[in-house]
Amino acid sequence: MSSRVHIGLGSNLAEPAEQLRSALQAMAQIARTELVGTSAFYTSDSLLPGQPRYTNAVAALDTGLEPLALLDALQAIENQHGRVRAERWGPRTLDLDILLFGEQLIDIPRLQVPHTQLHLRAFVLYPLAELVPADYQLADGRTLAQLLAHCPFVGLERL
Ligand code: PH2
Ligand code: MG
Ligand code: MG
Repeated sequence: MSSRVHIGLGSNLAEPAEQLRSALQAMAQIARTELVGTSAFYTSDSLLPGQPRYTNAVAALDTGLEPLALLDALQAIENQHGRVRAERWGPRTLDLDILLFGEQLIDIPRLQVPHTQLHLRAFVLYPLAELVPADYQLADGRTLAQLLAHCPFVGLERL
């Protein structure tokens, strides 16, 4: 059995768009996993001031892996791209966040799905909306359309 999973990609160091392109190739190589969709790339200011601008995108995967096995694979890709885990929300070469994992609600210390900040982040919601319909219902009952209505397309540039 496989699950449709959505991954948020972000980078604000070392040629961000290249980092994202390379990460998409690496995700396509994950065991029992297929890359089935990619949004456009978007740029925006960092949520924390004083950092370089981010490039973000969302990818859709079909995977037979369990959530923590996929998380392990994504963190390995982050590490291969020179991710240094220094400060929370620090600048990073590559960030890969599990946004949605099929219909699953997950709340364990290592992983919360749907992603806890999803509804606050235009740089996640608008690329996600390229890949799932507006009436898509999250595992907690919210629709994507509701989240978009509360999160204006502000400060985003679609490349
Ligand atoms: N990620 C953060 C902090 N701030 N800002 C933008 N624009 N894009 C991000 O992906 C981002 C951020 C920590 O995960
Ligand atoms: Mg992350
Ligand atoms: Mg993140």
